[in-house]
Amino acid sequence: MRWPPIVRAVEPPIPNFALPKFSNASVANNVAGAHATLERTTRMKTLLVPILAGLVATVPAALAHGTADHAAKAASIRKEQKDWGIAGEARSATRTVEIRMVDTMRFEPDRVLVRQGDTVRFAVRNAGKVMHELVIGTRQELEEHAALMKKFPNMEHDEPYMAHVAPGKTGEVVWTFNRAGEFDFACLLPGHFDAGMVGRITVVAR
Ligand SMILES: [Cu+2]
Repeated sequence: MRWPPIVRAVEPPIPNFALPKFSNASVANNVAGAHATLERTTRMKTLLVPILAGLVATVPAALAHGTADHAAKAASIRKEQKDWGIAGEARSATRTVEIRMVDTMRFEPDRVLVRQGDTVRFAVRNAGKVMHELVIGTRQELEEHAALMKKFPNMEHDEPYMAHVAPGKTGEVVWTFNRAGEFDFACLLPGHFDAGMVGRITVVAR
């Protein structure tokens, strides 16, 4: 973001797809279905915060902070710590795991064992004839997300822990598993998750 930010008197309407991510997970999760996001000028904040306040019970303090703070967050916005880890850098990947997605609603393999601290590059190949995706998360997070996808089948979503892969194509997720535990990866496209398109990632503590 430029400093100082350019504050325009009149903001053009902002299409959904053009909005970058909220850094705050609770808002991203709560603002219905849209993975709604914003990262615009100060003026935009003043316009949107009251709107969001109506949608979400509490507006996180981060939103009320100054623009400098906001700009700093923008740089790290895709590095948000999740229960299942944090976005990784491809160049620091310690291993590559190849996963195939097939139209029988399966991942091959559907078990991945990693050590805490590993940065894994998932090379995800869609060997089917329909769209698939790989989304990493806790079981609870994925179930909630899948329910949301059913409600809003056309919802736009993109996060560093997911890859949407067209038939015949390959996608990539680079993720650092800095927390030990049992996590899942799933295809959350409506019907796919219910059909069992889920795999398991075990992160062994160091
Ligand atoms: Cu799928």
